[in-house]
Parts: sequence; structure tokens; C-alpha cells
Amino acid sequence: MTRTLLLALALGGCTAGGGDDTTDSDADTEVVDSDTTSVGPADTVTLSFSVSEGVRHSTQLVDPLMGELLGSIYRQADVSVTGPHDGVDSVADPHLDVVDLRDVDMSAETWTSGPLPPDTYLFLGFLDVDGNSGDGDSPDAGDPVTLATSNAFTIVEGKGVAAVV
Ligand SMILES: [Ca+2]
Repeated sequence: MTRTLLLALALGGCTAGGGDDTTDSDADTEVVDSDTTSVGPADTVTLSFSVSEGVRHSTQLVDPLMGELLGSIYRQADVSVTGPHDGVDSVADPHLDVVDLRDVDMSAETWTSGPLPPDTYLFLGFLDVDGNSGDGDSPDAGDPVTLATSNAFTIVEGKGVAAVV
């Protein structure tokens, strides 16, 4: 199991539920205010990286939580629980030489995309903690990986968003 934490950025005007249109929804209090939050260039996402406590304490994790970060970003609509649909291309391919999660819950290292069309996206990736991926892009035993349906974020036109994946 891997990190599913998501920093959700609500689209302006999006509200939880319907019906009670005269009261403020308490649900809004857990959503970052996209009207005031902007990170990085417009139409981009800045990713930080993390792992769950489950991963951190997993018996399958035999290497320090530090290594090369490899991943891809897809439109959410192009991904099912088993992964990207056949023939779908990623819109970006995050890569960092080193992400160090040994002593922190969230990486100091970040990756910022280029401009992306407004949409909801998923980050799929892994940390090559045993340093054996070479030029490949596949995790092997012991590499923390993301789940196919977690780590979503939404690009809001004119804003930069941040997500922890
Ligand atoms: Ca590996």
C-alpha cells in the first residue's frame, strides 16, 4: 500500500452536496481555497512526495526511503484501477534524480510540470529505493509505488496547484 494523501484544490464554485443553498457547508473547511492559493506558474502542478506509515514500516521495504523518482501524469479519465488505458499517452513524466523521505513525511524535493490544460490528472510513479531501475521505468520488489487511483489533482486555469503524492 502506498500514499494516498491528496491535497485537493476545489474548483471555484464547487460546493458539497446540494439543497442547503443558504448556509455555508462545513465540508468547505477541509478544502484549500483555490481563490487564494496558487503555487508556481499558472496552469501547472507542483508535486511533493510522501509515503504512508504502512510503507515506511513495511517488511518489504529493505532499503532507505531515498532514490530516483520516476513517474507519469495521465488524465484521470484515461486511467482505471488497473492503470492507464491501452494506447493512452502520459501528459508529463516527472523525474527527479533523488527524493529523500528517510527522515521527513513530505519531500523537500519538488517537481513542477509545464502548463497543462484544465482537467483532473493522476500521478503514477515509484521511488527506486534500491537504485536498479537503470534506464527503465518499472518498479521491482521493494520499491514504493503509487496506486492507480490515488494521487489525483486538478489543474485550474490561471493557477498553479500543489499536490502531495
Ligand atoms: Ca528498484
